[in-house]
Amino acid sequence: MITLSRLLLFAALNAILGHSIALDLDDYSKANNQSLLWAPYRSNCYFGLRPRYVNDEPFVLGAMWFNSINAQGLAKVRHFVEQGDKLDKYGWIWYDPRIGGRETIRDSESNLQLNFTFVKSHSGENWAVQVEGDLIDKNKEAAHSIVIYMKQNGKEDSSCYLNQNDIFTKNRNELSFTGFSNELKGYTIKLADENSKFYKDAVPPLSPDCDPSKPTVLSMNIPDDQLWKAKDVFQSLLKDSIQAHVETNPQLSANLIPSALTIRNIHNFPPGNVQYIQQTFEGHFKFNIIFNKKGSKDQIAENSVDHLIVLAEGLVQQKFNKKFGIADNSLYRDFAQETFSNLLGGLSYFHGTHLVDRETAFDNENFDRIELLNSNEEGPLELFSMVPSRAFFPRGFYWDEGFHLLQLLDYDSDLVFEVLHSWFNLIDKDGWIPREVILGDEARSKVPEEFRVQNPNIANPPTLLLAFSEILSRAKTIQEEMLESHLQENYQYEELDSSFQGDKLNNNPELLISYAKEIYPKLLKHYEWFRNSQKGMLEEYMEVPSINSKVHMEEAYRWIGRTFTHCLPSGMDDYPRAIPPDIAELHVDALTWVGVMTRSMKQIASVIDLVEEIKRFATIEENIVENLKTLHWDDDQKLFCDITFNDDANTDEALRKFVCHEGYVSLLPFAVKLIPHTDVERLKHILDSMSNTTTLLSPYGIRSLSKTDEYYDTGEVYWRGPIWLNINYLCLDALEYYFLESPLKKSEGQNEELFLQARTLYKQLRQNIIDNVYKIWKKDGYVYEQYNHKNGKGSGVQHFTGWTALVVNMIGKLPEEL
Ligand code: 6A9
Repeated sequence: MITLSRLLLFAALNAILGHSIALDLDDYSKANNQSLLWAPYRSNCYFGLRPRYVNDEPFVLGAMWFNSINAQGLAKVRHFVEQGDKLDKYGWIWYDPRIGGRETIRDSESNLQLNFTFVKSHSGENWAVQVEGDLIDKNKEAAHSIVIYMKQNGKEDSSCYLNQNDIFTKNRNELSFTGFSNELKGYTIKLADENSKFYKDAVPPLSPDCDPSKPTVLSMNIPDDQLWKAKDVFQSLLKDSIQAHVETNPQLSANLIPSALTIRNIHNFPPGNVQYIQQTFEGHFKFNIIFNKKGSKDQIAENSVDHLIVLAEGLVQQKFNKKFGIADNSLYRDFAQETFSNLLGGLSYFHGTHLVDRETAFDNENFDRIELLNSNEEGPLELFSMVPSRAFFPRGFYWDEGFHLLQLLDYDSDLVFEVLHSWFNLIDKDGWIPREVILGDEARSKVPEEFRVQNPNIANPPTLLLAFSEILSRAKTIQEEMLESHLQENYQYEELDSSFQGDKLNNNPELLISYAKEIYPKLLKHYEWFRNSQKGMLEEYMEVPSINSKVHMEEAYRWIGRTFTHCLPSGMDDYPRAIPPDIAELHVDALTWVGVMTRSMKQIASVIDLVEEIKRFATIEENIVENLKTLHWDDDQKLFCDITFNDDANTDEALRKFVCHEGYVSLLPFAVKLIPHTDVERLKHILDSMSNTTTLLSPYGIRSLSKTDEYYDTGEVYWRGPIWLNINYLCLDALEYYFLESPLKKSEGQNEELFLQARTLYKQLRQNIIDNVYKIWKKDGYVYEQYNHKNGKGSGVQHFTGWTALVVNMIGKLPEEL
């Protein structure tokens, strides 16, 4: 909390000086907007681009590919990221949305090695994508069709359009388009080829308009809400076309296939808002798609794309090295950069309506799954967020996002700010944010129907506030800031200049103060919503003497919406809870998370100097810390546990029944640092629990559930044993906080042994996790949703690009004394 007091000092100074140290929130946002305007924000596509703003006519680009050497290729058009595509590997090897990146794809089924390299001009207004591909097996024939589609809305007579220009003007491998939209104004897009070999059949094409030895363009109209079906549209156009070929030419032979799988306008569509461009290559190919805003000062020249790529890669490497401090010769260097790039590669911009059921209540004693049948479409809303998995979960998840931001904070706090800001904008009139944010048809298409509808009684761990607190604690001190403020204005593209650093927020705490002021009322609403909606029925326990004498009546919580088998709101879906469920049960993790939220609110109130509020939150926080002990600490098992009401009790004391399951839930108060430093006794018990290899500690990390628990390794085996990186990260962080950085460390000699034990655990746990995740990545090429508790193998969703990337932060940070 040292940093917090410095922030306070800054707040005071700021009040005295007025606004003399200026970079106000508006300027700050503008700078962020520029460098974050364009990026592959359609992370659900292997490659999909759009700008980060809302309007009715956003420019959208998507890429698809398939091997058109035989008819089977048509069924294997790649577009959205799908695990079922069984690519050998795909993902970003270096990437920063402000600068650029390279995604590599290895698709042996299509015999294709493919790279998409995305770069921007320094102003962020212009961009280029280089598409480069080659055969994997040179002995197998292939005709690689790359299909790019672009959309720019506009009615024929209106000002927004994207038209194909003078096709083949300079040479026949160049296509160009001009476009206009209200946001972008005029722009041009060029597809230019660098001597790739187009596919040329020995036999003449079926007709001149489907000649694979040339690029083909088809323009047509697709309504906005159907664009996500771009691939289906393409496939059915080809099917129609094949049908037409067959009608005119019944002897269609197999070697005419690349031609027959070339798009053509048999329906005579008039020019529309969508352009499909198909190019079919044999062997190595490489072409650039270049977007230039008209009148822009740093337009991208065709022959400068390669150079720009070299520069961008250099900058991204430089930023990564600077922020994470992983040595170039480290065993983990490439693994870390790739894994982190894939987290960033999930950064997405969503816009659209979502489905909300505001009627269904959860106030009965029925713990079967409640169907949400009263949904309405609400919005449109927008969301700027990362995603847990581009293939399986390409949408916003509330508690995942807090972890994503904790990771990103080490790298680009300005980007963290943008994402946080976007999520906080979702807080509705009642203070609610949905657990899953599924905006628009494109996002919806990836969610089974029964999971689409959200309900405002359902919560999820408030990790976003954890991340916001973290930003506040890290903001630089005023002294440092004054020293540095004049050394910043150096705008040379070759150097990692300030516009790419993402450090503005850290360097300008006053921005945080302004933002904290602005957002405070909304956050307060969110906080109150959480407390009210998840309130537990503590009254039931008033006959329990040990509770009655000590408890703070306001602070007891339960997750609304748990069922017999699952507690999805808690985030740890199948972690065991009381059986049978009871409306009077109280969840220790729910109380803990309210504690986290309260502590963050206290911190925000401190930064903006709301004296009464600081006191109020401090009291609530203290009460929560005490209630954790009074209500949830089981002194027999030495664990924090859920409790439930026991009707069959034979003493008053026994009316409370502890529901103890040693694992992530029992560790949580420790993991989020809610146990006072002075509570050495409990810290010791928790440390023992974490260090115990017969219960929680495995060679791959801390198990979600103790090996000795009756539910261990049963049912779905989701949060009942497997190793999850998010909670392991919190545990490492807490170990550091309590035992490595703690002021207790030096003063209290009698705890020597405890510190030794904690240090040993910290080192071992950290190394176990890094070793295992790295080993599996080496073997499979991916990181996973979780890791098996028995053999360390990756399990759950493959290429889970969300919180598993926290391994990078574990590699990056190692306290000096270790
Ligand atoms: C099911 C499946 C085609 C489950 O990472 C997101 C969440 C976590 O927040 C949560 O803690 N995951 C964890 O227990 C994945 C949840 C997926 C739910 C939607 C639809 C569609 O697959």
